[in-house]
Amino acid sequence: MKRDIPRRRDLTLDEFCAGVRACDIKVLPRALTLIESNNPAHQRQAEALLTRLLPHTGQAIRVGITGAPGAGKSTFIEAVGLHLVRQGRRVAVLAVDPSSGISGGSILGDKTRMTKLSAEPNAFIRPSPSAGTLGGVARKTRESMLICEAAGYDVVLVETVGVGQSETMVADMTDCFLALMLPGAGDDLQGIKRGLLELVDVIAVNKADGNTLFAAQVAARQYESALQSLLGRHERLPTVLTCSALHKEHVDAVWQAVEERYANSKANGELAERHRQQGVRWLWAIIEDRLRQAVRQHPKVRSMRETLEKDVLTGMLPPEVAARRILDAFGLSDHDAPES
Ligand SMILES: Nc1nc2c(ncn2[C@@H]2O[C@H](COP(=O)(O)OP(=O)(O)OP(=O)(O)O)[C@@H](O)[C@H]2O)c(=O)[nH]1
Ligand SMILES: [Mg+2]
Repeated sequence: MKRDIPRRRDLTLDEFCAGVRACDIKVLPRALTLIESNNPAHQRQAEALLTRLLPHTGQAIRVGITGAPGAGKSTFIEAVGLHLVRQGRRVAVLAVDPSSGISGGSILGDKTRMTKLSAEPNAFIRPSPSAGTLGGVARKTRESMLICEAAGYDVVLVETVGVGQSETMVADMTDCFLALMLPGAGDDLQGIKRGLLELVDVIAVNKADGNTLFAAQVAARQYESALQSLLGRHERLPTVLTCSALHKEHVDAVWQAVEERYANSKANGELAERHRQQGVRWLWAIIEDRLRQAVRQHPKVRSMRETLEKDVLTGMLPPEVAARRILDAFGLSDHDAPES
C-alpha cells in the first residue's frame, strides 16, 4: 500500500535565521542541507541566509586537522571535543573529504569513532558534503562553518585527509592547522612537504602509547630537527608534541598549543590579516567553482560533452581543441579573452 509521506514545509528565510541563531537542532541541519544544495533557488536562499548571519560569525576558533588515513584524526577529535565540551565550550565538527567528489564517500560518515561526542548536546558533527568537486565541497564546508558559528559554536574543527589540495583548502578556511602524524616516521618524514609545513601550526605525533610510545617520541624529535633545517631560524616553527588520542593522554596539551598559536596571531594582528586574505581567495574560489558549474550545465555544452570527452579519451581530439569547442558553445570565445 502506498503511504503518503508528509512533505516537510519549506522554511522561510526568517525561520532559518531565527532557528540557526537559537541553535534549534531541527533547523540547523536543514540550514546546512540548504547550503549544500546545488539547486539554484536553494543557492540563492542560502546566500541570503549567509548574508543575514554573517555579522554573527567570526567569534569561533577555527582549527583544521589533517593526517594520513589511520593517523587517529577521528579518535583525536572525539577526545579533544569531549575535553572542550566539559569546559563548557560548544564544538562543531565538519569535514572536507577529497574522495567525496569522486567516490561519493565521506569521512565522518559513520561517526563510529565519535559516538560519545555525537551524543553530547553541545557538540555537532556534520559529515562532508558528498557531491561536487573538491572546490565545491570545500566551499560548502566553509559556509557550513559560518552557519555553525552563527548558531553559537565557539570551536569549529575541520577534518581532512592529508592528500593534496584539500589541506590547502582547509588551511584557507581556518585559523590554525594541526597535523596528526603516525609514529615511526623514519627518515622520509612521511613525505612531509615544505608546502604542508608552511600551513601547519602544531604537529602532534599520535599513538604515543604502548609499544609505539618510543617510536612516537623519536619521530617527534626527528620532526623537530627536520623543521629547523627546512625552515631555518627566521620562520616561526610549528610546535611539535606527542599524544595518545586513544588513551586521552596529552590531548589537552596539544589543544593548548593550538590555542596559544591562535591567541598569539590574534594579538599581533596576523589573524585579522589572514581572515582578509582568506576572503579574497574565497571570492575567486567561489567564482571558479560557479563558472565550472555553469559551463558544465550549459545546454549546448551538455549536448556535446560526452562526445568530446570520448574523443579526447581515445586520442582523436587534442584537449585544447575540445576545450575551445566547449568554451565557444558556452559563449566564451577566444577573442573575449584578455591578452596575457
Ligand atoms: N594505540 C593507539 N591507537 C590509536 C590512537 N588513536 C587512534 N588509534 C587507532 O588507530 C585507528 C585509526 O584511528 P582513526 O581515529 O579512525 O583514524 P583516522 O585518522 O580518523 O582515520 P581515517 O578516518 O580512516 O582517515 C583506530 O583503530 C584507532 O583505535 C592512539 O592514540 N593510540
Ligand atoms: Mg576518521
